[in-house]
Amino acid sequence: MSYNSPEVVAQLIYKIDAEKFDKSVFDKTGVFILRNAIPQDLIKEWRTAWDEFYAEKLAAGRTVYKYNPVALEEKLPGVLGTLYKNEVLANYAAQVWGDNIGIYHHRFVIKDKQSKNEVFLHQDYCYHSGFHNKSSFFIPLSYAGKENGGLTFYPGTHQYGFLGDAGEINPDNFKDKWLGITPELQPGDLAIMNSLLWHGSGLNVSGVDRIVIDTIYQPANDPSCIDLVKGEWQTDIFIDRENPLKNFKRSRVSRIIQLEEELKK
Ligand SMILES: O=C(O)CCC(=O)C(=O)O
Ligand SMILES: [Fe+2]
Repeated sequence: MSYNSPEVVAQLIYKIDAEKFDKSVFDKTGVFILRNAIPQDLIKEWRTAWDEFYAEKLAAGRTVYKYNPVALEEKLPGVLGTLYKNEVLANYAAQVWGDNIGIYHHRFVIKDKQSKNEVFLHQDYCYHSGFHNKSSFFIPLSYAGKENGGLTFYPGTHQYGFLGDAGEINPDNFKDKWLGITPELQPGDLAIMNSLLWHGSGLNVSGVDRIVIDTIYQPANDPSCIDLVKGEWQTDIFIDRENPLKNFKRSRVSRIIQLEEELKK
């Protein structure tokens, strides 16, 4: 019987890049490239807003978080901060997770002159809270591909689930060997990725900034949601995400902080 081996997933590779979403394929591959998914007038509106924001607030220098330089730290103004509510996107999210949809996170991941470098192989879920049914919607506002540090996905790898720790994955220590794909994305395309899927990205070797929105949707029963996007809430309880340390009397992170303080002394 074949369930989730690299061979099973390899047979589906030609189906993950299409103009129509296929949930049965996505469930097995954990990534789907939806072509021409977003109307060009919306893309133009978002790109214009981005160009204004970039010129005004970011071009001269932005806050670069050394452990993840691609993740924009600055607060997104106007439509850039709320576009995750757009019906076009919410309807795709419903195809992935059902009629009641919430949002976990909404951010920009960019490769400009301050964040050209590679992003190591990892899965995102280990940095999240709440349930594991989450998916990133990567929305390129520029070309995003091999030339400018586009994302590389490893279809099928979400089927291992959470790997037990957070950090750089070592694919050589897995018995099964997985193939990566680096799609050439254009504005209007949409890459949907299960948050358990292994992924990374390469160096931006071209002069073209890679501008990608990363919006994480999930079912509205997840207590880690920050906003409702479609349908109705399916939870009465919510996690306070401001400071996860508050949820613990002691934890691995509090221990690391304590050890660092002891080292400084
Ligand atoms: O934007 C990229 O190239 C990768 C970013 C990423 O995977 C992350 O921040 O989790
Ligand atoms: Fe990631």
